[in-house]
Amino acid sequence: MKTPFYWGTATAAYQIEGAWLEDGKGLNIWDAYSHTPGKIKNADTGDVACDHYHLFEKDIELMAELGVTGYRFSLSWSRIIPDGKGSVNPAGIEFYNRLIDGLLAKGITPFITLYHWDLPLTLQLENDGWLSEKTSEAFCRYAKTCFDAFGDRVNHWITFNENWCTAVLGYGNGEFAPGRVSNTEPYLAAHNLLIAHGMAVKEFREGGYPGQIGLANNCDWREPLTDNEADRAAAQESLEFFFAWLTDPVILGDYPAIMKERLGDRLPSFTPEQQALVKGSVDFIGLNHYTTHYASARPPEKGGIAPGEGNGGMSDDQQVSLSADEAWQKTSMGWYVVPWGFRNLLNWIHKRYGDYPIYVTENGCSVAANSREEAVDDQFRANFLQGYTDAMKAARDEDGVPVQGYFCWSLMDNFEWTRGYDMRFGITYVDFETLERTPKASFRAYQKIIGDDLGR
Ligand code: GBH
Repeated sequence: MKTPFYWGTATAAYQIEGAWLEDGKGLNIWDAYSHTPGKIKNADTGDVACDHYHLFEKDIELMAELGVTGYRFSLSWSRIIPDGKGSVNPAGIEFYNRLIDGLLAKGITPFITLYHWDLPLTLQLENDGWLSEKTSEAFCRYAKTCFDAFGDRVNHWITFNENWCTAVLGYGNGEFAPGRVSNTEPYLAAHNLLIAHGMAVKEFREGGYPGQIGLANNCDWREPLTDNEADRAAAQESLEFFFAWLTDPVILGDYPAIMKERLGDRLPSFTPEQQALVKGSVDFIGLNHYTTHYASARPPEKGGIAPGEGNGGMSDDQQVSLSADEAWQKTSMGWYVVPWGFRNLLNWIHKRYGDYPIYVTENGCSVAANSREEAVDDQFRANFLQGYTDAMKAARDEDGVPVQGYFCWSLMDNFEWTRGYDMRFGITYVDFETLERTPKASFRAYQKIIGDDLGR
């Protein structure tokens, strides 16, 4: 029998739920960060967000209308275990039970992300968050709580969303919560995230819960600027510092050689026990993909500077220089639209790791608009989705890459982290005054893409 291809949308708890102080939910680091003056554009917070906590039934209706067969969402750890490590909040479990049952009633398969950046605040204050293995232990217990509560109906689990962002933006350049700046802590945080992942997967497999478990790592594509040897090596190096850093350990059992050489003591090493825990700990590869740059060699003394966000001391560790073709279209985040980069990346992943099923757990774009009318008429996003899904289908159907799902980011406009509500990634427009949802042109375009591929 042919494996079903999942067409879906993706969201994350802090970005859509709101209800930040309701029904026993504890505080998390994004509650604290968004309430810290100066951190978020326009002082926006996720206090209400899309109020999905109260409006989730409407959102399920929207997805049913769209025709998706999968929905990727995250659980709020501090809604389920308010202080991250103590007692379980039954109201938190109840909310997700209603969401899961509602999805299943419409034939939509839930893909759960356990951690999409909203660490319970207590674990930050007591353990320094991901700098301590105590947080990994707490995560493992939280994961087991979720497998026990939802594992009878949920068969697709993603432990962590984008450990690169947690480590680099949270502990490297201080852009995201908890806002730390360092060129060693990102490597330690990432290590503890990988250990936490390994511990949770062991729990999952030994517990005999049905289904698949994996990670969602983000990666932008790096195309060699020229065909010369040095530029090809630079592109490869950049991909290894980006994706292989966090994916090699869970498949091959160790960090890429180039990172070990370059970083020395700043990169933790796996003990034999840790290696046994982490190696082979994914059933699939989750990929979040947004953009592409050219890569070229750069002398070590100059470091490597990424366009867009500077990555603190981290970028200096890659002796790579990034650039772009100014003819490429840009999204309102300033990210370049390069569908062929997506196809190349899927092939690179397939080649490096072999025949793991790949789920594209996020892909999408932000589009600027001055009014509701303009926002709803998002031909730019419709074209983006057409281009990127065509590139993915070419990888799947022509190149033989085992892609088994695609989740568009995002179902609806939501809290875009430090950019607040200023950046809209949704295929559904959300009026943040009335909370009314309106499908955009891209919603209709995506509906057709899905219908055509599923032969409806
Ligand atoms: C995802 O992260 C998140 O999972 C999601 O929560 C978020 O809402 C969504 O994307 C949209 O931001 O500055 O040109 O070098 C995105 C990860 C990492 C993708 C950095 C773009 C830098 C592009 N991003 N990358 S550039």
